[in-house]
Amino acid sequence: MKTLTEKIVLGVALLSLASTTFCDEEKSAALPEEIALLTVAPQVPPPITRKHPARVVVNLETVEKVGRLSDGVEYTFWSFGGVVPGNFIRVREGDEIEFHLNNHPTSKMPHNIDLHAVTGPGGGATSSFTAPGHSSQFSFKAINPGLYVYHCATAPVGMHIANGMYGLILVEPEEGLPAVDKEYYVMQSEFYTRGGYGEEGLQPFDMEKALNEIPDYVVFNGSVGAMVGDNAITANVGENIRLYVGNGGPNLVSSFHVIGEIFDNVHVEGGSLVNHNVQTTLVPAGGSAIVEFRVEVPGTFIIVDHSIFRAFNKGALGMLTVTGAENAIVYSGKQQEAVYLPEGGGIQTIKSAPSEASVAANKEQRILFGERVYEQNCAACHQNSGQGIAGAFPPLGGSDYLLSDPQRAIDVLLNGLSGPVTVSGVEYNGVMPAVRLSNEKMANVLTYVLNSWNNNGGEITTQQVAAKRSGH
Ligand code: HEC
Ligand SMILES: [Cu+2]
Repeated sequence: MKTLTEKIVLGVALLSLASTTFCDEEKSAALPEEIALLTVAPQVPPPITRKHPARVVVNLETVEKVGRLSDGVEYTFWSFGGVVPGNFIRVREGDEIEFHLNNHPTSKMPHNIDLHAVTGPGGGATSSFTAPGHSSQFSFKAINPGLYVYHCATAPVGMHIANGMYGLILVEPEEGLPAVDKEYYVMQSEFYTRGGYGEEGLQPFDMEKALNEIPDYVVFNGSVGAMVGDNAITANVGENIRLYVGNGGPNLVSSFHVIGEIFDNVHVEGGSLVNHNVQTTLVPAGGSAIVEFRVEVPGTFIIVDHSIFRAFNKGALGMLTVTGAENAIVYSGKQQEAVYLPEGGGIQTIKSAPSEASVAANKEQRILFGERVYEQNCAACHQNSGQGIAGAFPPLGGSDYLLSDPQRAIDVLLNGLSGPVTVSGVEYNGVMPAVRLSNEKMANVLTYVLNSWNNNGGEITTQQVAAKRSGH
């Protein structure tokens, strides 16, 4: 016969035995539950303020849809959350994540997710393989803090990634990250299209180019210009900025750089090692970096992949616009301007493979299309309003050289121009490189120039350019 105390002791022992057997599952259920707030780049969910782990429910949807890759260029993106890069996920070290992957019924492909923040086979890929119109659930514990890439890992893996299936998940360290004023999400990736850079229309994926690792587009946040002009990220003078930088690849590594800034801190490869005073940081394909810097002066800071042709010719260019008071000690601005023309030079050629431009149906369209050609091929020298630069580049607005003989301008584009030339009474002695553009684009840009900045009007036709090109 057992005493009451003995019975209680036995009972407690049994209870604790029972609790150990299903401890893992029960403990998770005991954690407070919350739904993860997901954001679209460049936005980042707010810092986590709780001081304890939670069970975080993530609902992420895979969607296939046509979107803008560049002006006039469309692409069928495969995405997490209907956006490229996919939604930003923010959790805390020690959290248990209940992950729901929902594949939209309109999808043509099955998808899954490999989160580099997962410790387990496939990073979740096998447990999350989901057919169109289905939903999968799996759970993982965020053991290691850091900034991690996630991506689709369904065969053909390269193609799912190349079509836009990647994003970032931040596992904040238990103690949190130091407070900053602005946080942004920037992710680089490449696109391989049947047509070359800027070729208009809906562009299909090009497997051959992807295999050769020669992309037509290298972009930040999913498209050319996603972070420029009105879409630039912003800050005020004196603020501390933190960029969560990812690289979806699929192939290229990024030499991430902000022109005119020095990173005060870089969490190298998104991990716990912090480097200081860095100009350019390498972001591997399928990797990340957290960069932090204080903005001291106002202006536009250009964000690039410093493999620089990608920035100025393939789209890997973003902008950070900083407003506030000047600080002439930190940066003076231009203090003097003088002409410097070294000897030599000669006619050079800017190659831009003549591509099939959309054909203008009338003069108005010619002017419209010509404006884009001008911005991309002429404005760097002749300036946005055709005013030129005194002593270096002649004006195209009110130029007697141009207006007295518009046909001659075709020769200037085709052959370039060098040696002394007098424009509206002022002599220039520079080098204008021959321009490699299609006949259509040359006709468009010259018609645009003739009809801008109070010029006399008129039209240059594709036939006129063609005739000059063939030497008639
Ligand atoms: C790399 C700088 C540069 C680019 C780009 C450039 N030009 Fe020029 N352009 C010049 C220079 C320099 C001259 C004067 C050459 C000389 O002194 O002989 C000139 C001269 C001209 C002239 C004749 C002078 C005048 O003012 O009327 C025309 C017309 C012209 N450019 C049009 C264009 C058009 C259109 C484009 C774009 C398709 C273009 N240029 C792109 C540098 C450039
Ligand atoms: Cu996929």
